[in-house]
Amino acid sequence: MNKPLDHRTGFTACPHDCPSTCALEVDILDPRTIGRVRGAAGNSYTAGVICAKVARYAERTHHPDRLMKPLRRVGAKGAGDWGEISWEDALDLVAEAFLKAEARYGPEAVWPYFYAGTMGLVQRDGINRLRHAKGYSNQFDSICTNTAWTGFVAGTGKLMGVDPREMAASDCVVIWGTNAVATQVNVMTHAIRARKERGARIVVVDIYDNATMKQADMGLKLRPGTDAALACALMHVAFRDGTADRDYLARYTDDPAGLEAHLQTRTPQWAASITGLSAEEIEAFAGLIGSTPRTFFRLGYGFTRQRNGAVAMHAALSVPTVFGHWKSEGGGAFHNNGAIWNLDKRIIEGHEFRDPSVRHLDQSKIGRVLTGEAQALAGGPPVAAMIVQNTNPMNVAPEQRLVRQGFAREDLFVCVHEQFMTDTAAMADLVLPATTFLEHDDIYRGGGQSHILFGPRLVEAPETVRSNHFVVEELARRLGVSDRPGFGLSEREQVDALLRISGYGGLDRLEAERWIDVQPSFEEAHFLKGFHNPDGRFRFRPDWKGMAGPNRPPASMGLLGPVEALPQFPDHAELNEAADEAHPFKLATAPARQFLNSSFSETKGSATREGRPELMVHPQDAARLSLAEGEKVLIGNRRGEIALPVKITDAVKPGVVLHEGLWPNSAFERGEGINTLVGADSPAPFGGVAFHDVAVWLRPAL
Ligand SMILES: Nc1nc2c(c(=O)[nH]1)N[C@H]1C(S)=C(S)[C@@H](COP(=O)(O)OP(=O)(O)OC[C@H]3O[C@@H](n4cnc5c(=O)[nH]c(N)nc54)[C@H](O)[C@@H]3O)O[C@H]1N2
Ligand SMILES: Nc1nc2c(c(=O)[nH]1)N[C@H]1C(S)=C(S)[C@@H](COP(=O)(O)OP(=O)(O)OC[C@H]3O[C@@H](n4cnc5c(=O)[nH]c(N)nc54)[C@H](O)[C@@H]3O)O[C@H]1N2
Ligand code: SF4
Ligand SMILES: [Mo]
Repeated sequence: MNKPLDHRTGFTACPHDCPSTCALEVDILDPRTIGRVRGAAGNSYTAGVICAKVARYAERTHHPDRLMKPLRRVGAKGAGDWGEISWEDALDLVAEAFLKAEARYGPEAVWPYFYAGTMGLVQRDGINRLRHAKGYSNQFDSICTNTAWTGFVAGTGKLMGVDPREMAASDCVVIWGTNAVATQVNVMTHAIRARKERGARIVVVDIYDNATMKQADMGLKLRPGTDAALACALMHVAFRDGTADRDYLARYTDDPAGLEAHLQTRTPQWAASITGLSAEEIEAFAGLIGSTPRTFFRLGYGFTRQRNGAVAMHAALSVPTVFGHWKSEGGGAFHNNGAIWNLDKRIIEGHEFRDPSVRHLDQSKIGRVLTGEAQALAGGPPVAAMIVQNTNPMNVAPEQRLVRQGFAREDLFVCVHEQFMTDTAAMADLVLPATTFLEHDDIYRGGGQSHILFGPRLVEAPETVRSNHFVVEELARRLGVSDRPGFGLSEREQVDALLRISGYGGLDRLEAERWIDVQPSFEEAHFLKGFHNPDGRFRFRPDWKGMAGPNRPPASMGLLGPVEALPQFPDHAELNEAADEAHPFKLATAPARQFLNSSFSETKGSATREGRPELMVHPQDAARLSLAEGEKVLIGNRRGEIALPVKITDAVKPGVVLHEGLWPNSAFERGEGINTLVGADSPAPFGGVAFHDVAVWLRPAL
């Protein structure tokens, strides 16, 4: 780790969809080959620590299965028969298909589809420049952040919070609904430093004994979808015992008296019956945070992937507000820094061509869109042609049977630009090979911290592999829009322009400094000058219908999900897929440590460490169903059924089953993956996906 830097060490940033966005140092063995990847010790957030899967990146970028040549389908869709085709011919083919779809139905019949396989702003978001220049259908992004960000902004009015490095000054770190050891290891770096240096206590709130709970001083294992009940009881105790900070509440919040009255009946006993925790556990947690001003709440995404997830986030966020933790150094809450960057993407994304009348299609409802559901199509034409970059919807999107049916349509043209032959690429008409972050230039910023970083091309790309930027530019040329402003720049010129119009100087500065830290001041990050609502106050009574926020759907889509059912104050909201007689179990589908969404399953280093796809089942449930360890069980609901070997463990609660993924669909018995079981109906108010809120039945497989 302390290896001296020399010309053979490259500096870059991790491009993957992870809140940490680590600053990396890469051993460059020759102009085409990398060696070991390390975390930059000099970056105050990365602090020299990265996850094992990215440390082994040579295995992924130099993988023998990397896509190397453009491939054209020669057999039936999904049959795996390919012929090689030149880049020129491949790009001509895409352009022809797009023009044909446009001629038949209008430009909205083309749907460029992308997500955050790379978080680089040029390579990820440049596809929107082409979209807007051509008037193609918009994508409403909803698969990841909608319930979480909405619940946070419902309280604070702005998506930012206490500097995560401040955990070093905390006496208690509450890691709520995120498996940080697996999904953002740097949270643990800072939390454990606080424990070592100040004896800080680490509390983990989750639904199973995951790797993070194993590190906890206090682990609270509750029933899925019941976090708001726990939050209400904590706040009830605060008012009951006088540990609520009444001066703070009077100065900084909208309706503390209303909240206190509402919480009268939300006792620890009440919450115990909902959460499955004991009243003593809840009292102990309330006592700890009530006597610890420097309590830091690190609120994750996991507990918001429930139909009541926005309410859960807002309720958990209300806890440090009632106790006044925000006032103290090392106290308050953090979820994501989405609102601090002020990076102006108008050139990258071609904002000036944006036509507000063009429809938005919900990313998460891709199954319904491609199978022609009128509502999902917003009353417009069918989708007849797509280009997919940086995402693998055949694997990661809910209602997988519909997604497959859609991609199997003979009258749909699909081009997938990928690094590997993913489940989605396998269904395409045309597959284009993509560069990895080591082979192209881009700029990155981390949602879980505060640095803007440059990631230069460190090694030569294989000759026949091209970046997303190249493909967008070449298609623009063939589709007649390349003379419009914003096209024709190199990746480095895009980064330079972005930095200049955003007021950060140019690329020269960023390259020289390696990263720019845009962490807001202590006062701003702790909301000491007030919250970002019109009255400057934290809202215990969110304006769910009227609030703004980064995930609000455009007016033409209306609000999404059962908005009327959202409670006025933080409360347990019965909005989730209820376990019933026909579906007695609740399934959650949490990320595996060695994978990153659908990525890394192709590497041996990750796949062998994860073993095989499994379903965790509590010993009591296994006994009741006469299931033996390793035996296959069928798991199903009205969306479909899949089979998995059982892992009997009391890491899960009775009645709860858990699958760690995302494994490729081909790792399952019939080639149908875990998202066969997950619904695409929208959680209120701004949509999203309830990946961990799935009611299922279990049956021994015959
Ligand atoms: N190794 C690895 N790292 C990743 C990813 C990955 O797939 N693998 N994915 C990346 C991406 S895209 C994202 S968005 C982030 C997400 O990272 P996180 O914020 O950690 O979110 P999830 O991974 O969805 O959350 C998983 C945790 O939520 C818990 N959970 C589920 N339901 C509930 C509930 O009702 N209450 C509570 N308290 N807990 C619940 C699960 O048991 C699990 O421990 O991670 C990123 N990092
Ligand atoms: N069951 C279940 N499903 C889930 C989740 C869950 O917790 N449970 N999590 C959900 C969440 S939070 C998210 S964010 C989504 C993420 O789902 P995806 O966006 O599909 O996930 P990734 O695996 O991060 O990225 C997809 C692909 O991008 C490719 N890629 C990377 N870099 C580049 C590049 O520069 N160019 C091109 N062309 N391709 C590139 C990778 O090879 C990879 O195959 O999954 C969701 N699905
Ligand atoms: S995946 Fe996350 S933890 Fe791993 S190197 Fe990338 S940013 Fe860091
Ligand atoms: Mo995500």
